[in-house]
Amino acid sequence: MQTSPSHRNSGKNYLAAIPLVATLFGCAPVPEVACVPGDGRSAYELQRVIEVAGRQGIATDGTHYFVSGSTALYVYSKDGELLQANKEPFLDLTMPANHIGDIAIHDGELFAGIEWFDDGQGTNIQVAVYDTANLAYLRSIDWNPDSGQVEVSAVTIDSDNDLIWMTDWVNGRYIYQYDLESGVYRGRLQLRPVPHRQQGIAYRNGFLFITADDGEADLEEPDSLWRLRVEPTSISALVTHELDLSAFNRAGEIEGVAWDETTNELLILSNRGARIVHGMPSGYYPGYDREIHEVYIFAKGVKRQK
Ligand SMILES: [Ca+2]
Ligand SMILES: [Ca+2]
Repeated sequence: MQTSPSHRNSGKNYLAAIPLVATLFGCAPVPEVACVPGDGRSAYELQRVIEVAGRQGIATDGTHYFVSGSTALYVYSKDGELLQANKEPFLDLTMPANHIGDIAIHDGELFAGIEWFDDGQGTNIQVAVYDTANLAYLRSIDWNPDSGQVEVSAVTIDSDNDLIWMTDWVNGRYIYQYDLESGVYRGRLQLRPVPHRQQGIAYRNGFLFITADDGEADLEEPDSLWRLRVEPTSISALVTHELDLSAFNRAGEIEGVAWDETTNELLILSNRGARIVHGMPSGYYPGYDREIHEVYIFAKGVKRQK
């Protein structure tokens, strides 16, 4: 049940602001469809919002949405109907685990960044692989502790270079790459600048998109989507700001990100209502008695000429 008066009003307030946003950034003023500025060269239009059970990750095979909670996996229809769940995803893992981050789908398999997470630190990092047909556990790819990675907040599959990429929420200076087939650690890529508090990653057409929980929810600051060109053999990559997530119903904690190739839509999961301290829920904001998890679905606009 929705308990927040501010939330009930926020949609109206946001829609009322659309003409101004459209005027400022040159997006077409389409009634009932939000136009969101990107980096000045692209635009994202908010299509719809779906409430889900999980607070961590989002992925799609083009047919269904896959959502991760901290300790569960879910399958949804694209209309937001819950179709399937695995509420014991750690059962067959050999290392103790209590946390799933953002997830990815590749070739009928779901890849999940999993660890033991406590008080802002991760251990026992692994990429666990599940069957998308039934969410059954298949195998794990162990992390290389010598890589310097100390947390796994998200994974994505770069199918063009056959790589798994992982982000680190604790120290986001690097992202880490593993061979998709062998699971062998391939190296790390330094991000310049470093998106603060990385929570999601998604690969598309030679680019990596990273969500960062860099806006302070206490101050109603929006979080961000960042973008970089994939450079597997380089030691560093330049990162550009792609999207400001002021379209969310309330500033909160941005999480997973995914691209739906079949529809050219950007999917972002975000949480609102709970205060988060050191990465752990700690009470609620006024008007909330629970944390609300939502998937925001944006249509990618046509690149404009400068
Ligand atoms: Ca997360
Ligand atoms: Ca935030």
